[in-house]
Amino acid sequence: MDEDMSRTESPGPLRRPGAAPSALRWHRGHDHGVAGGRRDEVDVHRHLQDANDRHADRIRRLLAEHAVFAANLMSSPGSGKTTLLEATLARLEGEMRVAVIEGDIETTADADRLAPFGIPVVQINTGPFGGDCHLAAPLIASAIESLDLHQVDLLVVENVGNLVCPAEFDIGEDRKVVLLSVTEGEDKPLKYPLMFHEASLALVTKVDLLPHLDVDLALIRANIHKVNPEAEVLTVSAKTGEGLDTWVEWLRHAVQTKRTGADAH
Ligand SMILES: Nc1nc2c(ncn2[C@@H]2O[C@H](COP(=O)(O)OP(=O)(O)OP(=O)(O)O)[C@@H](O)[C@H]2O)c(=O)[nH]1
Ligand SMILES: [Mg+2]
Repeated sequence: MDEDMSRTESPGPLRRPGAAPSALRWHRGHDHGVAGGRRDEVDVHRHLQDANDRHADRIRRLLAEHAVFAANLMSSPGSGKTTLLEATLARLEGEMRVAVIEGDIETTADADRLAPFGIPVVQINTGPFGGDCHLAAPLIASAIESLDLHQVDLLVVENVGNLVCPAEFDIGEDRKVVLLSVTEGEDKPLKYPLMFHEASLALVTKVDLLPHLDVDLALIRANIHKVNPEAEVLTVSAKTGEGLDTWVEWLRHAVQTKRTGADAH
């Protein structure tokens, strides 16, 4: 890790223990701070965002140097990120070297669930740093310091469960992947558009539950495409295994493409 990556100057306010969460968040495109005469606050926010983006650029360079493909899994709490990861790791075991960064406000529950796979897993808890509802690049940079990227082909980040905040932060990943479970309703892409706009892949999860629900899968798909016409949409069930082959193939292709691109340089 070079010295710029470990600089404490930029992430300071993001990581200050006990800071009020409201002081740590900003929302892209919001300028009401200026209108309300709170230019200082906006300047601080811009400084934090610039700092985040500097760390993200460093992470991107590190991942490129080591030809590691990084996917950032984002969704509401409980959409099935960890369950999908468990099913994915079971399929990729012995085939590629996977490392995981788990983000939660509290607990190591998700990292503990992945322990049986015997892969490197770093749990980040944002609770001690103000309880952020997302992972920012400085925290990812710190987590990456504890990984040997020479031994990793695929890095999966499971972001903090939240359908808004994680999408606001570049963490140097190759692809943002949003999960939306069928139980959440068709309107969510329209009501929380940023995450669907930023993601290259949307996984509609828990499709095994469809027979029990009054939910229209075609409408979910249409709403995702309304927000992001380019988004690839896959339907999966970690419970029955439906769609998992296609998802795992997507990962294989991404890892291979990253490796080939690195070889070409
Ligand atoms: N029926 C069904 N249930 C699922 C599926 N995937 C996950 N679940 C259930 O949904 C619940 C939440 O799953 P998790 O994988 O913990 O969700 P998560 O997105 O990791 O949750 P957070 O990390 O708290 O944001 C659990 O009870 C899972 O068993 C699925 O494909 N089908
Ligand atoms: Mg989880």
